[in-house]
Amino acid sequence: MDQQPHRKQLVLIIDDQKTNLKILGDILRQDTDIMLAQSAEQGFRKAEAYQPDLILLDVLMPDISGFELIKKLKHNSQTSSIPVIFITALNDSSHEEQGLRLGACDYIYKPFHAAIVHARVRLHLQLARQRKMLEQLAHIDPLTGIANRRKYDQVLDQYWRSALRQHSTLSIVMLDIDHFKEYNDHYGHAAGDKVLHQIAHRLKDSLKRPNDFIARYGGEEFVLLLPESDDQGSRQLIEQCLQAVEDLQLPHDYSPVSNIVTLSAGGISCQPSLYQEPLDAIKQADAMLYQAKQCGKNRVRW
Ligand code: GH3
Ligand code: MG
Ligand code: MG
Ligand code: MG
Repeated sequence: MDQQPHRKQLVLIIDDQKTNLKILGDILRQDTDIMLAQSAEQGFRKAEAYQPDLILLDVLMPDISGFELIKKLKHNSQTSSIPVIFITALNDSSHEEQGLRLGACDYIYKPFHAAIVHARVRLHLQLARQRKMLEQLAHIDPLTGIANRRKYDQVLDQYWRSALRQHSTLSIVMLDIDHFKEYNDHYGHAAGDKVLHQIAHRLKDSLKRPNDFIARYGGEEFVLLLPESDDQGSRQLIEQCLQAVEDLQLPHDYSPVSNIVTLSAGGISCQPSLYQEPLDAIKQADAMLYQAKQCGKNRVRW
């Protein structure tokens, strides 16, 4: 599994009073990276652009109140999962209830105690880190370390909607290992697992652009999503992917199509429209893969 280095977490502090920003910044600076915003508007822009791990938010501010700002943050898909702690002079239970109901994870009264602010921020940063880790685990296929089917469903939805908005193309490619049952039968399941891992990473390394996406679709099948890639470009990339796997030269003496492990692939380039479901496109790509298998395997059908 790809491990990320343990970076310092980022806290965004939004308060209209410069002195509050300074004091809070000084309390938290030792363990975290700090970003400051002196208005709600500026805070929102920074939250969207920098995706902090936690937001400390004042309520009474001249432009937009903290209560209005949290609604905006929770409505925006980029910022909705960032935990927010209110830190405010509105120190009564009805405002506290309102703040928590709007989605804040905590509510601290001003004047605040430095040690309490520090402890609560630490706690929520720890929870945020654990949540992120769980999210990552939920999206990774444990055998190969690449994205799993669940992540693929999300990314497909995201790419599909983006292609709809931008009237751009999306290529969908299904790849399947040839005669993998025979491989397992003769070399053993553990060796099969190793091959799956090697192929997954060889395919991943063959992708060219940052938004090209690969997932393990299931069993010995992989799926690629290539946004803004036309027929010719995609097809060329897939030929290169198959070649890259061939270059691994993984012996398969029981494959009727070759003496090494090979793949078949089927793909389409489509321009998503409102009249088409992503599932239709997947079925077409699947039909192309079926053709590649029918025509003798170890090839691409487009
Ligand atoms: P084809 O060329 O038509 O694709 O034939 P195939 O043998 O590859 O396909 P089939 O669907 O008959 O068998 C798929 C095989 O993939 C059977 C199954 O044991 C193997 N497989 C699926 N998931 C795993 C896995 O996680 N590890 C291992 N080692 N094998 C797996
Ligand atoms: Mg204020
Ligand atoms: Mg299969
Ligand atoms: Mg197969």
